[in-house]
Amino acid sequence: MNYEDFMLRAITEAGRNKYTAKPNPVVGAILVKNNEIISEGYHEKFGENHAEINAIFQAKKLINKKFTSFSELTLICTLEPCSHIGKTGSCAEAIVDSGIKKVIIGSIDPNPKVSGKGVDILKKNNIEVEIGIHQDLVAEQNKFFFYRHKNNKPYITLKIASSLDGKSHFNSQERVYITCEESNDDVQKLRAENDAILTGKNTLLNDNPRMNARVNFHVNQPEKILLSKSYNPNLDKLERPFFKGSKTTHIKNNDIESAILKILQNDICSILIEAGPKLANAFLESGFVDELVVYTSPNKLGETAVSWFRQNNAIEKYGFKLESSCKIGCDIKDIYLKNGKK
Ligand code: AOF
Ligand code: ZN
Repeated sequence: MNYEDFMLRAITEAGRNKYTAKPNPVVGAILVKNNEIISEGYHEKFGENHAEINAIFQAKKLINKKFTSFSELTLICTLEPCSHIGKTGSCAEAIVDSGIKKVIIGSIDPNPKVSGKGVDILKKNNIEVEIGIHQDLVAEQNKFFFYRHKNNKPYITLKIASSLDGKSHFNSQERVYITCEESNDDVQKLRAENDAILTGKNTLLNDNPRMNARVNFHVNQPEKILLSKSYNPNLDKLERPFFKGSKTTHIKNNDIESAILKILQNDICSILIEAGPKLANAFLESGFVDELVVYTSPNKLGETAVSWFRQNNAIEKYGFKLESSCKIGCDIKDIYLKNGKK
């Protein structure tokens, strides 16, 4: 195996922690001696050890068995070792302290707290550094993390469930189930992938949703964000499952741009918006939505129901292009990207 092969292995294995590391990136680290793997480490859970620390810890158990000094080892890591002391210590400093003399990095960390500073620490301590092996794969597997730091905003996906005639619900406010079970299961996966779910007052009051990710694998449940100037959740918090199970934030504001700035103050890299037509259109008009996922059922709700959009071809007019379309149960799932950009 060569460095490329080890990097591919580290990327593949790191990917297994996608749902438990988020909103942190998934990261893998492998220590090798003469093309043989000595140890591996992964960032398995948000808030816990980083990949490099786990790899070094595992290798320490094998000292004088498989190798005699860390200077004999090369570290292959998918992401630049961190320079900062965050929830855990600095990986770059730990690498220096271990005595490792060569580090192969997939991609520079786009997080401004780290970006380039981890490499500087290594180089200043006479560690040989190579950067860029499979960096596109590292960026791709951490799409939301890279997007957030490159664009200074979270990746925003808007999900809507529509009837064949483009309707959302009835004016009577009774809850209608538009899409089929398979689509509803698919939405659970969308929720699991995102760091936060955002909704508005009307959806909260009319549908009384849980808005958690009901999936059969371990996942860091998305945080929940209520965007509404007027609703006071303290009034009936106990009755509302929305406020249970994971961190909830009520942003008492209707201004989308300042809400996004507020959300950026924490670790969130991606948001799924599940809201009614008013908030959905406000987000689309704001220009901040990156991806639109539309589930369309084969049934019509009829003239008396409320439309998602006021005009024809609204999705295209908002600047979205169809990226993919597939059948899901009896529904159709369409994914649109802003200006067709990935
Ligand atoms: C690494 N190795 O395995 C990961 C890194 O809050 P903390 O302390 O966990 O730090 C999170 C930040 O560290 C994250 O935003 C990213 O910049 C980097 N992630 N770095 O050296 C790892 N997961
Ligand atoms: Zn680190």
